[in-house]
Amino acid sequence: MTTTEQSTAPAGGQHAAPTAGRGVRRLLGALAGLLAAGVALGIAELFAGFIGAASSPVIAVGNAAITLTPESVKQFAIRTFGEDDKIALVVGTLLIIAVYALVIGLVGLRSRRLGVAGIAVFGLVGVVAALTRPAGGLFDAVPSLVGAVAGSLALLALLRPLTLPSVGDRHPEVTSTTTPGGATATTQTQDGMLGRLRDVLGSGDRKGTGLDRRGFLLTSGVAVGVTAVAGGGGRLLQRRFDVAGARSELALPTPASAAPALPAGADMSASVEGLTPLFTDNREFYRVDTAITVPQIRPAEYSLELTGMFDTPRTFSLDDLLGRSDLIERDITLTCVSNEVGGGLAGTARWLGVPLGAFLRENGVRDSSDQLVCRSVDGMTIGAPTRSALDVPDAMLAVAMNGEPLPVEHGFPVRMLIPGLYGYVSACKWITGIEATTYDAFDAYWTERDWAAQGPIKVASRIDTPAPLRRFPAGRRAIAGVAWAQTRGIGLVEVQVDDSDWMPAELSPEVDADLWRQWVLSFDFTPGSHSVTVRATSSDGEMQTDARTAPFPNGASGWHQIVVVAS
Ligand SMILES: Nc1nc2c(c(=O)[nH]1)N[C@H]1C(S)=C(S)[C@@H](COP(=O)(O)O)O[C@H]1N2
Ligand SMILES: [Mo]
Repeated sequence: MTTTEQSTAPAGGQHAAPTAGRGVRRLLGALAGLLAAGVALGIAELFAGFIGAASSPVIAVGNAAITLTPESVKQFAIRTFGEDDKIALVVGTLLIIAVYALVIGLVGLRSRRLGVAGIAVFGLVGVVAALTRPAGGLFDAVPSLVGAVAGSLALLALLRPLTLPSVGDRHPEVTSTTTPGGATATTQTQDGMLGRLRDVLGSGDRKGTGLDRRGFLLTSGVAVGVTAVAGGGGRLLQRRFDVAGARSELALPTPASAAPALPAGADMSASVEGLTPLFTDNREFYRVDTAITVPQIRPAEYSLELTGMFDTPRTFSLDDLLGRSDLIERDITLTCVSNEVGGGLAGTARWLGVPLGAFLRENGVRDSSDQLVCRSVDGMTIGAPTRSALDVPDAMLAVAMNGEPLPVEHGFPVRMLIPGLYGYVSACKWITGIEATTYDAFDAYWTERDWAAQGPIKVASRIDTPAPLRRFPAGRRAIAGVAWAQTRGIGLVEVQVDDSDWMPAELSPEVDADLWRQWVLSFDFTPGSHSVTVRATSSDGEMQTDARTAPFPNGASGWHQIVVVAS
């Protein structure tokens, strides 16, 4: 047999290894699949470093998964993982890829062609996910394509040492016998040229098992190195797209109308331990969106395009918006429709922005439009009622949050806010377009997923302290929390302990109807376990309903009730 035959033989591929080597061979085959997938992903990350993080197959596939998963599963994920839902998704995606890769390695042992085909399918999924992204371009296919090619080459290289020509046809001098126990006894006299070379290198297939362990080890090392260097380098390169620097350099204009001064004692959290502060730190502010990688928009490249039912559809730059002479600064509590009773998906900030009603009127938004479809740079569509955008005081295109440019996760450089409406129908982040249209003509992202087209915020109240199931000494202690009914204001908060009468709580001074109010009630707890319930009434007299509903499809309702133990 010739050397040429030897080197070409494995390409066609299949050699029955002696029984003893089979388990090891399978294990290494599966490992080869895993390592090849690592190379594919690493190289893909490297290319995504030049094109943008959203073109990375893991991110693109994760994003596609978010778009395609049913609402119930999404709700489950938000409930289970909270704000770590995106990390959970990426980890989940990687686990699925890992299992798939192990299988590809095993298949590749039997047939190289099928193994490579498996990687091609894997690449194709990445390509499709990247290209079907709403904001995707043709270039976004490159990382998945190049990654798949690199992964295939890696797979072939890794399988090679595992599929050496098997015993009989390689060294006729080698005789091997299989004992009844299945172990292989081999006598070998490697005197061929290649055999001698292998002996010198110490990488010989000494036992004639069809395995070149040392070769596999070397190739694996190279694969791991490529994965780490390409993947790590790619992630570093992807940071070039970060706009953190540009954000910190952005000078904020002064508002024509500043936020009203806070009344004395507006924030009771200083004196009540465990009570939510009146204003939420930007870093503490809840975040809800479908973006795995936060969209990065450079201020210089930003534009907001008005289309549809406007008399004068126009495009605005960020400077156009920042340079206006009618900017307002307002305190507004933002709430998510996915918030459970007692949940934390609500926060308050001081926002600065362009007054939305004036802006829309100026550009001649038509009366016949009842829906504004707000488009974000990542393709999200948020359908807001035109009426509210025009008429709700303090609705704005916000550019700043608590005295800083909008944090990138909260919509830098521009987002919409309409007090009184849940975020999913009003608070479009990274907003780049407003199309004046009708509800008949278009279903926005969440509406398509059966959430209510209209999302007014329900009257709500929450107990912050004591924490549920908390044990504390019997006697007097504060029960406290927050309540909100944006645009209407909170008029009354009542607390019930076990089946006591409803007791009115003390309210923090009203700052603005768009803001939540803190409430506190001092109560003398007798030893034992107690249930504590809270309910709020808006300033215009609507009491929060006690009928429990889940967040889907238009917001949770029901009174927040907890159990605590005094001892
Ligand atoms: N582009 C974009 N804007 C979005 C969303 C989104 O997924 N994408 N989610 C909306 C939802 S459901 C809510 S509750 C608010 C949350 O805003 P925050 O993350 O700044 O708290 O943003 C809204 N704006
Ligand atoms: Mo939301």
